[in-house]
Amino acid sequence: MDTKKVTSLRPKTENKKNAKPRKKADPVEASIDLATQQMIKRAHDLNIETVFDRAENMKPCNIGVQGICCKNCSMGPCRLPMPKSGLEGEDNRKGLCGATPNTIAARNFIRMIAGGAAAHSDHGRNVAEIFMKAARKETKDYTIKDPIKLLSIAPYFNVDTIVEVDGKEMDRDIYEIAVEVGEKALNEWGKPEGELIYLRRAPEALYKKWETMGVRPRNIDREIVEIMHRTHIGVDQDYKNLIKQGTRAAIADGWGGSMMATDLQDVLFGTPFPLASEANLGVMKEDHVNIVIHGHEPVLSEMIVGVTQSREMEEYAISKGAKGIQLSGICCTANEILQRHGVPLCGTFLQQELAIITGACDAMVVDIQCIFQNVANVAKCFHTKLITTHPIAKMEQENVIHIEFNEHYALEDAKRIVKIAIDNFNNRGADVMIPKEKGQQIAGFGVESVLYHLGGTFRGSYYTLNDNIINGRIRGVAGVVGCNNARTRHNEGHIAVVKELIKNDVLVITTGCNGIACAMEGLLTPESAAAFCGPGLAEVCETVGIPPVLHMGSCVDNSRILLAATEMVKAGGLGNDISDLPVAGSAPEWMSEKAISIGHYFVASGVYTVFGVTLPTSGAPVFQKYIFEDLQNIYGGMWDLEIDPVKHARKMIAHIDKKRDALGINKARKRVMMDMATRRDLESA
Ligand code: NFS
Repeated sequence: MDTKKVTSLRPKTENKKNAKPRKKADPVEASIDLATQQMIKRAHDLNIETVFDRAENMKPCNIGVQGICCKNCSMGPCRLPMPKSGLEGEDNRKGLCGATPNTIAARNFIRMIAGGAAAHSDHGRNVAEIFMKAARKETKDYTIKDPIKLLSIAPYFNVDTIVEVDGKEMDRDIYEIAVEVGEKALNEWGKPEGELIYLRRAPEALYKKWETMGVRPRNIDREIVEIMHRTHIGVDQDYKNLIKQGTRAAIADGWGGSMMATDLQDVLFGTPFPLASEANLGVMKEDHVNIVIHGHEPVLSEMIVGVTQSREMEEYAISKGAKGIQLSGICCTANEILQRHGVPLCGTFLQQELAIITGACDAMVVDIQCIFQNVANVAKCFHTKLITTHPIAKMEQENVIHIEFNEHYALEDAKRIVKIAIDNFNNRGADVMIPKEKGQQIAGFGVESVLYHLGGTFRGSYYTLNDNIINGRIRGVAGVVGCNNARTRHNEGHIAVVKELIKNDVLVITTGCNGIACAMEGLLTPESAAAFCGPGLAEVCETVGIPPVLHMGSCVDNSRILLAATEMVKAGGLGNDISDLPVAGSAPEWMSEKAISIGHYFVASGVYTVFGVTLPTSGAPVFQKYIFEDLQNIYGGMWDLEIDPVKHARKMIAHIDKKRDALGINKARKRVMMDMATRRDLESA
């Protein structure tokens, strides 16, 4: 085996005379995860810098953190920091044009929504375009894999699934239905009039709220473009009106672009159903060819999954001295191929450089979103081939290979990529170190499988779930989602929030990097119920055989959470809108614009939503109060910020209890809380 030397990667400044030495992250303070700690140490030994070190050396701009730096024209950037002593009396801060902190923070906030909604929705559009080609049979590599899902969504697009022939009702051809669904779906991005079709999937009361408030999205692209227009210098200068447009774009994301991405991916690649897998860097295998997939769009990675499982490639890998091919994933592409095929998760957003630092990553294949540019620099230090695949996401570094995905040759592209990885196996350095840590998990819970596990067979709804909420075994449901953020200890917030919730009988639904973090910690196994849950939730999980934390997929799959909440409303007994349900949302370690868009569509759908780390609103107290408090009177949901993970979870629980009180189901819970010890105490008194 070639003993290629690991090349060090310190920034050049370190060599300059008098330059301050760069700080290094303390591995234990950087992450709660042992595998991550081990790889950060290894990076230090090899003199390779990672995101954890960069976070030590670059402090965030305090004015940006507060959300009150405006750089939308070149008279600025205008910075309006909060006075150190706080605001006394009138707030006279102004930019050159006179923009107030509220206007600036609201503009910045909704530009983040635009960025997030664009990312999710453009992903959705790409999927819709592939879907259309599959429906028209223009590509041999993609077909309609899940006709049942297609039939279930067709009515929302007003597409008939039955035709009348000679007075008799006949099933329509699946591909004919798919073409019509595809046309209607693609129209949602730019139709000239009307409103998004999927809004009608929301509970009637929520739809009415959106109608009254005038925030029903017209089409997806328009709402995003309008944000860019309104936030241009000299346009919208009323924070309430600005956030109203942010609401429209966020709804277009959650109930539009993201929801269609999820649905059409399910039709093309299959609707997830629970399956067993593993998570963390320990899933990589020293004696296998390791291919790590990273990004968000599953169109190419689906092909790669198929190719790596083929006998041809397996034999080719063996011919090169490997025992086989180990495919694993990072970020949401990973969640996509996990939930449909059980492909193990290699790590979260913050572990992407570390997967390469194992020295065992023969190829990292990336598509779009959440990909560090620095993975190319880290790859340079090893034999790893870094392959970009998407026309909108290239890298400037010369060691990066670009193999542009083409849906007409998707399978061939995938074969080429897998072959590059196999051919690279023998170029590994002698110095391979794969951490042992990995968690077991059951993932792949869609709206449909929750219906199967927690629904009533006869009622075909979320009846059993609601029943357990009403009788108090389950206190409520929380969606805990989102990223990692190098400004806070990796996975600490995720795990502490989730553990506090399940300890208090709150069933957790997870997606994104929170899902990966929970998988790494073993919280996605039915066995974790006995170890970590309150007695009520533990009983339900044990009876039904589900984990207390249900992994629903990637970040576009947060739309599954919206639909699960809608199913809860439909099942009855818990009010008539999502805002009546004892539910709450959380993103303990968020960092991306996508997270802000998600947070806002949850708020606009009636969910109390708490973020950790920081929110770019603190420098504009009036605007912050508006989205933290006043929005509740409009949509029933509102934002909150809580850095301490236990307090974060307790705020969510307090909200859940408030909703239980309002529903009049708090008494049953009190009865459940009378455990044996309490009873014994009462009897002996
Ligand atoms: Ni969501 Fe998924 Fe992770 Fe955050 Fe990035 S992977 S789309 S944005 S970092 S959860």
